[in-house]
Amino acid sequence: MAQPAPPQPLNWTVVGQGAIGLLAACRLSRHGTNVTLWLREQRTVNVQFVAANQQSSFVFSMPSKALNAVLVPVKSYAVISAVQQLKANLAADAQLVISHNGMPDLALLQAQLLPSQGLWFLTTTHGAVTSGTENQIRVEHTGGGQSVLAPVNAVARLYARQVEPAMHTALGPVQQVEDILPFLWHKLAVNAVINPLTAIHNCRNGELRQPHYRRQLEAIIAEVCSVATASGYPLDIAATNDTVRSVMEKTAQNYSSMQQDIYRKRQTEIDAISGFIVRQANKLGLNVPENMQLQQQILQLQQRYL
Ligand code: KPL
Repeated sequence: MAQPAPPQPLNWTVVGQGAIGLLAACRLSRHGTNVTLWLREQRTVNVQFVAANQQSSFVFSMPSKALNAVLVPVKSYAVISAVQQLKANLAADAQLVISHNGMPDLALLQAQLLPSQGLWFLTTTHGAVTSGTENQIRVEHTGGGQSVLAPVNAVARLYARQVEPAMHTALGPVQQVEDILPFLWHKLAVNAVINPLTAIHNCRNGELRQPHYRRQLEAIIAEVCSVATASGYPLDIAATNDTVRSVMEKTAQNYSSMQQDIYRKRQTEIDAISGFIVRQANKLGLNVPENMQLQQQILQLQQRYL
């Protein structure tokens, strides 16, 4: 019987120059992995990387051949068009690791790829901030986090031995699991609380530990847990409260991605976070007034500049 061809060595490319993508690119480079950046136009990017008070510098260029391992850490609203743009440049056995906040449409993502191309999803609690100019960027690792990684299709599993260690270097520690969805509901609860509230109050994650936020935090969490549970992904309210508090603690100094988006007048991921919860609640006949209010407040802030 013919043996399947052994997996090819992976050359990693990171899409865009967002904070999490550059954090991953710098950590891979620091480890000796050759990384390229996939950008809209041909150019090189100089990055000054600051982590645990240590600085290092990296220069990233664009890939010159077909892509066989791609980390796509773009915003939820941009992921499908990013994958569509990459498609023509992907090797037939390419591995794609998608990472964003909020709920992905995994079937839609899968439909963009060939059956021979591997699809992964990674969710992370790492925090990073960028500053500087387009070609000269400073990336600061502001909140040490962790990640959960899962293969989304069967062909991805053949590459687990290569993809998992690379993601461990890039955004580890990584827990590899078979089904990402229960973890995405957990992460959704974290983002549903921290992201809109820090954006509305223009504060760091740790600020939300103040007692006057307690009632609202608990109400948001109770709503997310009821929607998750009714969707077939049971979330315990007390355990979810603990998870949210522990992320606020670990990323206390960090500005959430939504706070940064509103501050820098960019589109937010509210539609894939609170928006997803509201849509799912409507389908299930549940009431989620707290999440609905947060969604409205963020949309109003965004409308001022979008
Ligand atoms: O995912 C995050 C984000 O900012 O988007 C958290 C975990 C809240 C870290 O800031």
